[in-house]
Amino acid sequence: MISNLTINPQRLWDMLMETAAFGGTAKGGIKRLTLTDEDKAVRDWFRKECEALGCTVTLDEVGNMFARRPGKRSDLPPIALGSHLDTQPTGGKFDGVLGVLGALEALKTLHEAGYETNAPIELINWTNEEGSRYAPAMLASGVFAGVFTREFADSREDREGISFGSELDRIGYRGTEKAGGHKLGAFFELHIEQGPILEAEEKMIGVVQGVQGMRWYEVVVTGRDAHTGSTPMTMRKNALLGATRLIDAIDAIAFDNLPGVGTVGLVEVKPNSRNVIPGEVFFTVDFRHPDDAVLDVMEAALKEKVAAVAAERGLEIVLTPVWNSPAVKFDPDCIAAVRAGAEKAGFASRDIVSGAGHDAAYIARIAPTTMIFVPCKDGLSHNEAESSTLEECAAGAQVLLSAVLAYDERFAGV
Ligand code: HGY
Ligand code: MN
Ligand code: MN
Repeated sequence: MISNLTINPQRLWDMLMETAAFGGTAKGGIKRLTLTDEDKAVRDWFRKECEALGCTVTLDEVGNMFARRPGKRSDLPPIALGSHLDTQPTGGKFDGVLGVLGALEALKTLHEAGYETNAPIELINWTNEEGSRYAPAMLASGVFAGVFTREFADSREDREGISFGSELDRIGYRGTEKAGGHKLGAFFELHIEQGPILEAEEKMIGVVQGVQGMRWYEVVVTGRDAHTGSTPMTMRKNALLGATRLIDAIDAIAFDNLPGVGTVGLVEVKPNSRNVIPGEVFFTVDFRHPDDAVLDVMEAALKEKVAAVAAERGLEIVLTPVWNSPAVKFDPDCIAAVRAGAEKAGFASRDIVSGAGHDAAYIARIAPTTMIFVPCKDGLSHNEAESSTLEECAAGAQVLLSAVLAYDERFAGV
């Protein structure tokens, strides 16, 4: 029987609004790129909040933060809950942070009630989920899950050439524990859907079944800088034109493989001067699809187009795979706990597969894992106008608490 503990909606909302100040933007969003001073500030706040609940806060070698609340059975691996506190450059108030603060609210509710779980509970803030400053995304949960090495993470550089490792040391959040050095008994991640389905169907809870496959690439197109006035059209090696042909092709490849998606989000043109034919263009590619075999088809189509544009335009084009996160299915027992939590609270729910990537996608490789979605306005995310209501956030946190307690019941009396 799941407990009747209920979270405090206003307290959760106040925490969301309070932490939105760390990197808050004039348009009401958040710019809190990983390992910046703004990230440090919110980490310091988070650590203090957890310690005030009597949790022990530890760090691993890639800055993942773990706040542990003991249970009756210290020999059991913790049931974990959490998400990420880093944001996109024009991020919103809810992506990632709702999962961390929803979990914190659940812990505050347990603490207030003096409720002792069977298994320990661990609240987690994963470093660099967004992958905006340091590619790939979900980098530190990936190290924890054994997908990447610590050395690989440390070596990743942002577009200014500053490394992940140097920034992690600079903000003082590198711990001593080896990433993945301790087991998790399960992992539950609360997150906004970042898509339109729950809102359109008027469902409060998404019972997440898994995450679609995701692949990132980097492309460098090399032509030749030349004068825009005196270089005849037939003699140009225009890198930007080549990139433009590819960017259009990437959109067409996605439309040819729906519900797949294809996006170019970052483009750098050199020398970026209005009267120089661009000699070099760097851009990123983001392909996603629920079926990895279709991602293979999309990738093959891109490679073919790269070769064709290079030949047609006399350009050198290098396509480098940067990230491949296969489609993930979540754990049936964890999913059942979420469904029970939604039913108990009387929230309308529907099964859903995540279009966005999440740390849970990697943690699912090493522990029973699932996610809980709540709606966001117009399905908008990675946008400063991202918004969810107090009721939606509270519903998610309530189901998170209920799901964790339902899952914890399996350890009663063992
Ligand atoms: O890219 C993603 O899906 C996530 O927001 N990092
Ligand atoms: Mn997120
Ligand atoms: Mn995100």
